[in-house]
Amino acid sequence: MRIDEVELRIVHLPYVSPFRTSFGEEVGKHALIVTVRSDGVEGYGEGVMDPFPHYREECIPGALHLLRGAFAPELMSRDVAHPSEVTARWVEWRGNPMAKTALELAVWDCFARQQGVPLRTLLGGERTEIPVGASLGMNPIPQTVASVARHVEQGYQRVKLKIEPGWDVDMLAAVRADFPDIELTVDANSAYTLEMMDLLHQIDEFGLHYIEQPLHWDDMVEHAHLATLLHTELCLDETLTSPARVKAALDLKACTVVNVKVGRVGGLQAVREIHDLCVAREVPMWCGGMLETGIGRAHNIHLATMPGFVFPGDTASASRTYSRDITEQQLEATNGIMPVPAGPGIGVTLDRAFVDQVTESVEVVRR
Ligand code: OSB
Ligand code: MG
Repeated sequence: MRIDEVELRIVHLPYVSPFRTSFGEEVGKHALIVTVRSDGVEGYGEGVMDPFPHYREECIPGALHLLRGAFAPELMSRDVAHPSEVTARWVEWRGNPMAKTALELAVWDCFARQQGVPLRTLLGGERTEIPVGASLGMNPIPQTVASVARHVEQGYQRVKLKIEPGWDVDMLAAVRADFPDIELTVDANSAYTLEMMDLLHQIDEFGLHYIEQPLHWDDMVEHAHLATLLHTELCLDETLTSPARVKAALDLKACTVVNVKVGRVGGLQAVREIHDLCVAREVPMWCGGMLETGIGRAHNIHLATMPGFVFPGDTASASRTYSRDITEQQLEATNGIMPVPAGPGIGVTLDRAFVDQVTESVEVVRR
């Protein structure tokens, strides 16, 4: 395929309610929506970097700079035989997996649409629905318990609670008092250190399935040490930025569960490599989320159909996050099951009029 145009669009959508984690509170989403155009067919991708780097290092202005000045011009300078080769062409530019992914995803979607197949088919995903859980931001304890109750009632197959020091033991005790047996996990987004072993030992007593990213956002060695001190399994998120780093984390025994976010690991080809490694080593994976719009959410749903994604992920109903999404199709789970949008590519299309209303900037890079 030959890509003729790359459109880089920043949209801003308010959240239904503020989302608070140990790294801050967000009231809305700035999403980078990338469109590629090839032979009259469009494909869509989403970048998950924020305006400022609170989760990992990338940020929107940096991503636009790289896409405009490096990745998009390179992509359009030569034909693409298959989307799996795209990110390898950008190795001369180091890092920046989220920026690379935003464009790579659009190429995958466009390619699948041109072939007339759902994206999942190109990834070897045979399932037409996936089990999902939900990630709950930090709120006062009564609200948190009520929110857990609502999600359990709605059939979500796992509930994940955001924690930080001082926002952990009492909250977990309250939730476990009402829900002693539900599938429960916590995500610290790097809020703890090994000096806080007292707290970590208390958290270890709540029968959690796993603890997500308790320590520094780029660490493996201390997580490997922590794993020897707790019975609860560790899952890494922030630290896992490439297939090589997933392999290193598994070799070091820094985690026994892998959260896959396509943007963080550098694209769908990287996800395929991580998938095959984890399947070979019998390491369970699940698909994380970054509060994506319908474009990124649809990509997540398709990739989570791959057989190695055995635990329920964070790809919950879009309506939990947005009162109105930018896609024409609403991505909603029923009883903890998310249907995979049918049709070619990622199976969703943009609600053009609404996208224009929420666009903050748009530019087109041409061949
Ligand atoms: O750590 O998984 C995380 C959202 C933004 C940044 C980091 C994380 C999250 C979530 C939300 O947990 C998952 C979702 O509903 O998309
Ligand atoms: Mg996380």
